[in-house]
Amino acid sequence: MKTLGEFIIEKQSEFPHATGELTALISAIKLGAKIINRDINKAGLIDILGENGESNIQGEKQMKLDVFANETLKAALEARGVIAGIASEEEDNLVIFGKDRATEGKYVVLMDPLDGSSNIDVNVSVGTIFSIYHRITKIGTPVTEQDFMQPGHKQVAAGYIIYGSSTMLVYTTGCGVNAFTYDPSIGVFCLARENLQFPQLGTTYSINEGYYSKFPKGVKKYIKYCQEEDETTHRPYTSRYIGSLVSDFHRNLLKGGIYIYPSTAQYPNGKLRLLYEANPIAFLAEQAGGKATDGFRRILDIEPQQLHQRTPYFVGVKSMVDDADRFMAENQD
Ligand code: AHM
Ligand code: MG
Repeated sequence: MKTLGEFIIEKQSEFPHATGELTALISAIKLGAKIINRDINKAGLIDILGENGESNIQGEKQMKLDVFANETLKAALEARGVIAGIASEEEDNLVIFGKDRATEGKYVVLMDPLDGSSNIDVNVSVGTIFSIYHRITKIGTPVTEQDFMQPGHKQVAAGYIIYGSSTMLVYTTGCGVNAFTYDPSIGVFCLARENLQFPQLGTTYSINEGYYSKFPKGVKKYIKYCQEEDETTHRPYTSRYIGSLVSDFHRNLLKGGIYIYPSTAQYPNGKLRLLYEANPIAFLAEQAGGKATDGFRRILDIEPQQLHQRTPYFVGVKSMVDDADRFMAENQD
């Protein structure tokens, strides 16, 4: 049995110049995850379910747990002192940390504290997504928006926590993907899977087909392709959609599948946010031998223009995303 703490220290010693700051940062996320996990588990027992009456900058209703998860992670990250500031789905603007953190902190963190939160009230799995960058402005000067607006290929680490039938933390620092299961009886995350890779062949597709009539032609044709019979490619594929990106991605990573949230007539840029949903999951996907695009371009190459910008999203087993991209290229409206 190996704990997440032990694993991180072991990996850190493989880098001769490591200062332990990234280790401190990941343990802050680990601590936040434990607190969020505790409160999600007793969510039906205390007055924490439901909406809080406010909306976030994207006009979406905030749930009490969204806000709680945001405050928890923010406090855990600020307390470590190595982070200059954060950006979050639940914060309209950047949150720059006080004292000398804004000038001395080496890292910035972008996060979706509680993804899929519309599922919370019905006991369906939700997740936390995080993305970590080195700041690019000089240490000693105040951190700026530029530090947060880096393309995804510059991430130094990314991951998610899935609060499911068990709670798992899955993360990468660019040397493969590792997964840890939380044992609540002893309060530690234990190594469950080292160097996770997508299966070679995928047979699951995940998309909200309720919006079918609003999808671009390429996506409609790809869905039909998934449903056709073909023995060599094991079609028809099976359809699974939880409506919680972390959970859908996690299942597809283990079982082999593709997740799609394309542009729709209502959302021309899709629904998912580039910086704290699409990028971190894309980093994990590539590290696990998969692929992530917006239907045409590699997600990790997109130069961000806005903090809360959205992107169409295709992520999963490489051959499946290749097929979907081909349908997109051949069927431009
Ligand atoms: P959220 O961050 O507000 O929870 O929104 C993101 C979520 C994803 O987890 C999920 O895949 C998608 O929205 C579901 O959207 P829809 O209900 O339109 O299918
Ligand atoms: Mg989200």
